[in-house]
Amino acid sequence: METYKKAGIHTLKPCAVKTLTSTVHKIVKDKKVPIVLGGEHSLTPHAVKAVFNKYPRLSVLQFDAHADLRDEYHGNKESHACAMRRTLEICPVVQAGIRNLSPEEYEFANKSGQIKKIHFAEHLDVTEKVVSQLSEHVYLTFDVDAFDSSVMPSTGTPEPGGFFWYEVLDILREVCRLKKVVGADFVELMPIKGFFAPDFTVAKLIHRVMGYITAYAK
Ligand SMILES: [Mn+2]
Repeated sequence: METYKKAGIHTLKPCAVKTLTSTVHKIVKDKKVPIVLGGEHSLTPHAVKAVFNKYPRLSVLQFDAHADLRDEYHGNKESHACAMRRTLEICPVVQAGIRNLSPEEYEFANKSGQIKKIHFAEHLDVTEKVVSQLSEHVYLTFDVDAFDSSVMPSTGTPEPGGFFWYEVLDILREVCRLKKVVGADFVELMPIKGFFAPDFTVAKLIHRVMGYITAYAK
């Protein structure tokens, strides 16, 4: 049955990042699954904080071309380039599709033990490993630049060498089947005027993930 009939889809008005934690908190408290649409990746730790509050055994699955593990970027600790460093201060993170990280990020990841949880884009067939590294409750953060730049040109920092449609769906279906996905965000879509295919790709992806969560609800 269609997701909107089986589970229901409720949309909220846009909110500022500073009210995101309390907004997401209300949704999870109500036993609903928050799906946050960005916007910049820097919103992720604010949503994760609220979900972690309800599910303390949470881990985060990040799809991204970039590690986003910088401690600060141009003097800003809240930059999109630091999103996962801030998220790691809340709970563990597993990264997939990474193909751009700085020497500083590599060194940090190595020292912190995080490197084992970074699945670089040369190896996109990582479903089993990803599933085994996640805890029972999962928050999905999906930077659309995880997709190959031919699939996803509509983003601020497109990168070649990324995922194609079915590779992404294979991982997400298994994660939803074997774990409990309790929240998600989709970030960094920057539509190109008059070029609709990438926008539809992201909309379809979100709807697909909602469908998997509903189909495998436990
Ligand atoms: Mn990115």
